[in-house]
Order: sequence, then structure tokens, then C-alpha cells
Amino acid sequence: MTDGLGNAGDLLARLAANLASGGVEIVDLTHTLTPEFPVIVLPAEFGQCQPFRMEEVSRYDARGPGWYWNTITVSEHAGTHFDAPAHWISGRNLPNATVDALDPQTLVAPAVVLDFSAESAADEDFLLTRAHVEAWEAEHGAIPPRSWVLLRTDWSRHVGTPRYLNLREDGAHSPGPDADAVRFLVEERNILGFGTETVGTDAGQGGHLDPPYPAHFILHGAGRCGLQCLANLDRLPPRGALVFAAPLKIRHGSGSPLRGLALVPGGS
Ligand code: 23J
Ligand code: MN
Repeated sequence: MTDGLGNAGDLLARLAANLASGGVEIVDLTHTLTPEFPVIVLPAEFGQCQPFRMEEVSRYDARGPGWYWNTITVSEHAGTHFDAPAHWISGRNLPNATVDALDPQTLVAPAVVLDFSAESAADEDFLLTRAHVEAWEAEHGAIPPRSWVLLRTDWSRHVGTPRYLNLREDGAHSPGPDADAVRFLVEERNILGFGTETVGTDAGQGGHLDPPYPAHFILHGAGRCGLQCLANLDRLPPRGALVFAAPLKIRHGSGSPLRGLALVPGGS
């Protein structure tokens, strides 16, 4: 099989050799899943996300002398995780919209990284607009179709501090995209999905935008996916990373915790 880039078998052999030599490096996009890892807090009238739980079954003891294992209880939307289109009402009638039905082809895809960390440090409610995306493209080139668009805010550095959720009486304050930016990415750039370092693909105050939670509403209504609580986006190039983001195959699942990985050119 050829792919326009040469022989695909040879490509994989060269990839394996580059992984062994460090010519290609693997960046872990995943936070460690703990009971303390912050989960999204919705307005009090709604059902809430539960934190991760882990219960020991045995640890080389009377309950199992030669083995260690745990039982875990985990929300589909806790820790670094994947949002499938069926997560939102706008995607409820789409085909293959739950995690078990996603086309595996969508689980490995190129990524672009839009660095708006400075803007997010200056404004905790920073909203990414279409103009911001176009300015990024003027510098780095057009976003390729079927890409993940990852918004770097450096918010992952706040994990373990109150600043991560940044909750106040009026709700959470954290950066995210506005509706026009998401529409542009979906309709004019045909992206696979949108990923963030924060607990949601939407801004903390995204419930007050039009439509409410525009990233969720527009992405999932168009059959696109989300990634949240990503780590190490500061270690990715603006373009050229290849992301492996495969959710658990939960029957009819709306999302899933994830071990996200990115392949990047090494030696940087
Ligand atoms: C449910 C309701 C609102 C939001 C979310 C979940 C998430 O961010 C999520 O984890 O998908 S904003
Ligand atoms: Mn989610």
C-alpha cells in the first residue's frame, strides 16, 4: 500500500526506529487520575460529576497473597477525558455518537496547538474568537482538516490549586472558545474536535454564552469530539504532532477517561 508519502510499511518501520532512537518522542497528555483530581461543578440544580474512587481488593495479603489490584469507580468525565458527540443533546440522534461506536480512524489524528497561555494568564475568562484563530493561521498556516485543535492555556499548571476550577459564587472562571470560533473550526476547517487543559471544552462561564456551552453544543451537534483536562500541551509544536486519544469502549458511553499520547518530532 502506498499513501502518497511513500511505502506505508516502510513508514511504520521508520516510525518504530525513530521511536527507539528518540527521533520521535511521545508526550503524555494525561493527568494522574486521583480522588483529589478536580471535577466540573455545575449549578446546584443539576446532577454532579463524582470524583474518582479506588478501593483495594488485595495487595499481596490475606485477600490475595500473590497479587495487587483495585476496583475503580470513575465518571465518564473525570480526569483527562474524551467527550463523544452523544454527550450533548445536539448530538443525541447522530449515528456512531457514543464512545463504543466511534470510528477507530478518528482516534489517531494530527493536532494543532493554539497557544493562548499569555492571554489566559491575563484574563481568567479569556474567550478564543475566530479572529484569534485566524491570527494563529496567519502565522502557522491553515488548520488541516480532521485535526484536533488543542487550546493551550497553561491551565493544567493550576491542578492541585483552587485556581484550576476557579469557582466563585457566580460559577467557574476559566478560558474557552466563543461560539463563532467553534463554528469556524467545524464548518470552515472541518476539525475532528477541540481539546482543552480545563475541566470543560467550554469556558467556565460558557453557560452564559449563546448558545449555552457553545463548544459542547456546536462540536457535538456536528459529530465532533472533545478532550478535556489535557496535560503537557506546552511540550507540543504548533503543528506536526500526531495524537492518540482512545476512550474506553463503554457501551453507549458519552465519554471516557483517557490516556492521551502525542507523537512529536524529537530533539527539540
Ligand atoms: C456536563 C454539563 C456541562 C459541562 C460538562 C458536562 C463538561 O464540561 C464535560 O465534562 O463534558 S460543561
Ligand atoms: Mn467531558
